[in-house]
Amino acid sequence: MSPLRSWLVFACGALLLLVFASFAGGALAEPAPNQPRPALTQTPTTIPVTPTPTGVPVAIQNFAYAPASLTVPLNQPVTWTNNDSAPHDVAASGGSWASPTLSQGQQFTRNFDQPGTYDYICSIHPFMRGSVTVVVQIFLPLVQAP
Ligand SMILES: [Cu+2]
Repeated sequence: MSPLRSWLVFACGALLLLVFASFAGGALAEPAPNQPRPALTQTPTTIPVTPTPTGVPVAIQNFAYAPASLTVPLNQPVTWTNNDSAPHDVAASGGSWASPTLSQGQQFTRNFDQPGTYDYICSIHPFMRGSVTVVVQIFLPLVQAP
């Protein structure tokens, strides 16, 4: 066997060993099948990939915001509509922004251009609470393995 040929045989053998070792290492890194899987605590949320030109609707009815919490992508406007006969508004919990008082049928739209969680209340009925979470990423629904 020529020196070049025996070197090639050695190199191929070493490469095979490396490939096998990385597979074996990967198998060892897998959790044992009888280990309990961590529970999924996040509920799937559907988020449009691109902001829609009209606001994501939030109804104000029966002295509550519906949905009370909402996740939207950056620069996705949100539109609140007062369906109650009582007047309501939408006011940031920290006081940084607020809608005018909305009579029945009136709407308020706000755009969120910074990620974060925006808690708000109705300043007329402070027990009414809601929040808008603005995200940059797109989350895909989590699927529990069978
Ligand atoms: Cu109210």
